[in-house]
Amino acid sequence: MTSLGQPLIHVEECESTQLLIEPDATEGTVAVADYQSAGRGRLGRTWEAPPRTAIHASIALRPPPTHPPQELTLVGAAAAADAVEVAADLFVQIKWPNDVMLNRRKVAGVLGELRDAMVVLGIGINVNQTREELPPDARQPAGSLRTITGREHDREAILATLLARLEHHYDAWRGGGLAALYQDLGARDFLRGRRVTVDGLAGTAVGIDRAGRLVLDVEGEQRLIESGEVSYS
Ligand code: BT5
Repeated sequence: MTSLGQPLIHVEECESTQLLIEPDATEGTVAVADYQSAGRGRLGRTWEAPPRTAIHASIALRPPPTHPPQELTLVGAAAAADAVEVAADLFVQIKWPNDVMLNRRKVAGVLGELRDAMVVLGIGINVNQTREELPPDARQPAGSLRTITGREHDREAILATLLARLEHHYDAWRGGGLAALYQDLGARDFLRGRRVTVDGLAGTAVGIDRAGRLVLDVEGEQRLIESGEVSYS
């Protein structure tokens, strides 16, 4: 069983926790920060939260060469969804491929970066931000556990759940690939049945398949989307 959080690097401030993971980091190394001055989203975007309001964690994983490393984004999203759900006691969904949604608001995001044989999995969870402290111009409307549940939450406890759930899902994935998470992901699928546009292609989202692709129905024809940006109405 993989043990995550050994070692655990904790800093008050850094540019991005993704940069705290050294190239020779052993699997399970975790870096967390109370504040990121240059937090990263996907595709050169930024990830922002005021000091001590959110969880910023980067986890070093060394997946088997047989497994497509990009699938780890969904593994991370499943773990973040579980951690948010335990804290909020509300049903949490995953918007393919990397958004964690609570009450139609994005409360967490996942970023997978491939570095040789290592994947640095970055997970950000909005915990105690007030409405004013969330990015107003976010691509998806942003929320925090606090704005949605109306109370503050213990970041340490949520981080502990996140790492425990990631350990669980990562081991399941190592054993059986994404098929092992298929039911979980299906149950949490935010896009299923929605009219969506993926990089200009319009259709109805059918679901996430066993390889982690988004199945899109385009005028009766099924298309398999490997990666992309999804907007929905
Ligand atoms: C993500 O990117 O959702 C991946 C976020 C990963 C953040 C973690 S924190 C720990 C680790 N260290 C890092 O430096 N990063 C990782 P993406 O889907 O590209 O979403 C980015 C977009 O979300 C931005 O362009 C904003 O519109 C919006 N955004 C920024 N901060 C946000 C926040 N706190 N909550 C919700 N949306 C946010």
